[in-house]
Amino acid sequence: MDCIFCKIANKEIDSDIIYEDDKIIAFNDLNPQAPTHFLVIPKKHIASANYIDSSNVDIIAHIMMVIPKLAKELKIDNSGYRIVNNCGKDGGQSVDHIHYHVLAGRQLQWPPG
Ligand code: DGP
Repeated sequence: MDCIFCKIANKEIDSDIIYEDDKIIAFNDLNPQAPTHFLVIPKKHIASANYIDSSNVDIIAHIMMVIPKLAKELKIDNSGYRIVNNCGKDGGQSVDHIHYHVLAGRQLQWPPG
């Protein structure tokens, strides 16, 4: 499968990795939209939120537990941060391997564009 995030997870493509364990990997976004902007992905390919089910939801739960730990390590837990998952065309998803953006370091606006 020709998936850029699978290649990042397999270290076939270099990335600025900030966290890794047996299930997930986090790396800085190539095109940051905030002073802190990293992505957290499962190593296993899940195309989007539409494909979360009972067989893989444990990995998503794991991502949601690791993000606050990373936020604490990066000292963005007190000022705050935003977790974003874009799903599908209208959601703005451009890479078809589920990923959670974590953005911080500036006042983020709402609603998103
Ligand atoms: P989305 O639009 O939600 O699918 O976000 C995809 C993000 O992935 C976008 O912010 C840019 C980032 N991205 C795409 N290709 C690469 C890459 O090769 N390396 C890194 N570090 N980030 C990438």
